[in-house]
Amino acid sequence: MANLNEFLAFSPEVAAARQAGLPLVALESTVISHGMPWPDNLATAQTLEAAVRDQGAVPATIAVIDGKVRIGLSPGELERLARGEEPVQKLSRRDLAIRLCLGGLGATTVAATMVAARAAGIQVFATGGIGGVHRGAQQSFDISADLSELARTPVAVVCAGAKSILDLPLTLEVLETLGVPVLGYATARFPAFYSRDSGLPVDARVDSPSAIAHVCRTHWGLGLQSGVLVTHPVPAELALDPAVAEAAIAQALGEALDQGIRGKDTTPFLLARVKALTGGESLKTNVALIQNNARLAAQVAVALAASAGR
Ligand code: PSU
Ligand code: MN
Repeated sequence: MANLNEFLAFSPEVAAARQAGLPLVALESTVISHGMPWPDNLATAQTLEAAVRDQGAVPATIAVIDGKVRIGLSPGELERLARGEEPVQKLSRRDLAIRLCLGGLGATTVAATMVAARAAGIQVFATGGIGGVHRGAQQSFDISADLSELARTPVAVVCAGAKSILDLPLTLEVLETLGVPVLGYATARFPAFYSRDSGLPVDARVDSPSAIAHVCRTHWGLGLQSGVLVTHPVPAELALDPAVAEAAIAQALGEALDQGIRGKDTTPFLLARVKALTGGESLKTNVALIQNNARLAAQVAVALAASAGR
């Protein structure tokens, strides 16, 4: 029977880093293919990788390409995903086997990237925002598979919280139920992606990458096989006015309902509409916060590597 490791294909840079035991940081690809417009998406993907390297770690952008789970992409592969000239499927956990069998291009969400990162032995992953419990989930049952993945896969996910296209209080309730620690980096409040403060508390404030690494090592050392969510607020000078973000989100949610958008199309639809309705400012915010997260994730990966074996 097939096993995931047989499907992994490492880039030369990632293979060398694994050999040398260097710290690695996983990066997702759905944010490139479905989260940002061309050509900003390619530029962002490249600067994320550079931000990780700057901090002394090695980036591993993850995607499914032509029947392989690629751990680390060549510049040409990154461009193929970003250009979107060929269809690019959005892959969560349930889509991995299908795409590996059928071929073509698949961009991994937070959930699928965690699956692949764990198989590749990568403990730290940087993204922008995670999926969560959608507003109206009481009726729609729309709860992102990112949450159940966080419950079962021991990878630290560095994000800027979650966009308030989601129901943030319910998202935090579900993370509590699933046993996922939620840390705030230099903050006691859960960030709301475009803004620094959702008004909701995190489980603990931590003030250094080594403190984050310490909690992760201890959590996993206790045998608690879940992810750890590390939240990192957007830099203050780049945050969006919460009223502007909320107005765009309310309109986007209304349009999604009117147009009968459902399932895996919901999040990309809402992201695209919010972006269009807030104009270029939200894209600037988005790019800045992901870069910020990549930098912190690299610092955590370095701290984890330094403490390995202790
Ligand atoms: N939220 C964002 N930006 C994103 C996503 C979510 O602010 O790019 C993407 C991520 O890849 C995330 C996925 O894992 O959407 C969640 O999709 P869904 O809600 O269908 O589970
Ligand atoms: Mn969903």
